[in-house]
Amino acid sequence: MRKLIIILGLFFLGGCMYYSIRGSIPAHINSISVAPIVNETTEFGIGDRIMTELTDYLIKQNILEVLNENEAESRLTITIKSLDDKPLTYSLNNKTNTNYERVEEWQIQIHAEINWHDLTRDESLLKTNLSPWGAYGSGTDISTDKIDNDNDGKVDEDDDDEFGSPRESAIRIAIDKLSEQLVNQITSTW
Ligand SMILES: [Ca+2]
Ligand SMILES: [Ca+2]
Repeated sequence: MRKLIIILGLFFLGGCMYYSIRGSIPAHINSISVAPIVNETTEFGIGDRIMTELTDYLIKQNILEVLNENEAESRLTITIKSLDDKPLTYSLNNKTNTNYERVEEWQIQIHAEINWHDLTRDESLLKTNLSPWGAYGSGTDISTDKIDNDNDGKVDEDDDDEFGSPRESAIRIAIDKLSEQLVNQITSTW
């Protein structure tokens, strides 16, 4: 009897864990495919970078099986509408000096249109827009620019994610955030 209770307990626990990882994804959706990313910007190669990063992230998160389009029960379509690369507004400290015009910090922001489609019932599961960003400065490496490049409260050597050449790294950070935000939406929409 005790054995049975333990087995039932494990089964129950397992069920809960599975549920919490899947969040509120509809029960009949067990797999996902990512369609080739549509890149409407002039930023070369960003579609491929997003494809690689997002696929890796989905596999690591293990919420849905990642399959090709012919086999999957759902399909993710992503269009990169634009990529802004612009100076951030100055902080109050900088504004005290009215002659201060040198740009010290830029922000790269990706604007993506997302469509997650149920291929078994031919209906949309999620339609949304995401605009993740990464910041960069004029230094040689974002690990020493005194900027919190991914806005997580940790700066430079205190943050494992802050390394690499400025603009490239800001794009990497924005792509990482895109993957995170997308998976959050997938697991919390329903
Ligand atoms: Ca940081
Ligand atoms: Ca930094």
